[in-house]
Amino acid sequence: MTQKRALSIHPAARFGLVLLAVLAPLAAGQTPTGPEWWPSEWGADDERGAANRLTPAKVLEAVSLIEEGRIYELGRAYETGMPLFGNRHFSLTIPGLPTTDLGAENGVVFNDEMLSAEIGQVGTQFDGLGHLGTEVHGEHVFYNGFELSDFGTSYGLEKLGVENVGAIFTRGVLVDVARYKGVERLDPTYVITIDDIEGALDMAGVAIREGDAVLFHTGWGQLWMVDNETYGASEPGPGITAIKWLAEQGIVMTGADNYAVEAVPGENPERPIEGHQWLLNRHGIYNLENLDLSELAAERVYEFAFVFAPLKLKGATGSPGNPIAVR
Ligand code: UVW
Repeated sequence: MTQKRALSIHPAARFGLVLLAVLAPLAAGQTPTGPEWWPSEWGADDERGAANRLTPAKVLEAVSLIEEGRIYELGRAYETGMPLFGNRHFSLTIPGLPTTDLGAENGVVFNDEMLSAEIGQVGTQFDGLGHLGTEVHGEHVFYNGFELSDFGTSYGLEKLGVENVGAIFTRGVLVDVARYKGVERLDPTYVITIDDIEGALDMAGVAIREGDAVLFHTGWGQLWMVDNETYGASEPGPGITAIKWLAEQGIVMTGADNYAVEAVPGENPERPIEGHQWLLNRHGIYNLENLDLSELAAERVYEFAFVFAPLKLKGATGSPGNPIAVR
């Protein structure tokens, strides 16, 4: 009781402290997510981040996990009516129908599609290192300290474009937190803890290793195209504490059957999407969102070869695609 009284702060004083914290300029060398995170461990010019951990040894480790030749497609279909974050947009049309008729004696005709979308940031999407940054001393700072005012142009990023990533062929691990917690689907705002991850890994008899792609099965994907409103309103996923732990494991990528991998609103609603900042900005670790992990989870496949080659969209923030797991 005495202790409680000693620690209590008058609400007005608390408001003042919060205001001070928000308005106070950052000390030199500090950012809103901690000390400056640059230069990168792979050098001050590096644009690939954790993709540097994709070694020939990792490819062979992944190959050694292929025993049945069974392929699991993890990508969603890109289609009208799929859940989209905020005001993002997707539209595919076939102009002309047929688009081209050569008028030749063999009667050949062509169909070509016209696509309009934030193509790296809709549907199954791989977040590149140019997708998300942090405001530091008035600059928008990204992986390796690159500032948007230096590398951003209206026609694409001159640094950190997704074309730098290269093909990902590595060991994949499925962390099935839904099964570990004994539910079909985690609660809408459930924050996955380090204990949950370790528990799910123990249950599966696998461990996370450096250079892995780590995928989270939350069950949230059951809502895809079934209840898009609930799907996009919040999501279960790892909280910032678990994400910091994941980054310490030296992984290459996280992924999940939800739209942002990390829990939304997360551990602290005042710090939204901080897991992205931690992974992309501070550690060069990628995110793969809106995956379909239902088959892997149903068949209890926890360790596999993971394969994904982001499109070489020069200067793009991310990539669509159809990642696969092979065992
Ligand atoms: C969110 O939807 C918040 O994440 P992303 O921008 O990576 O799609």
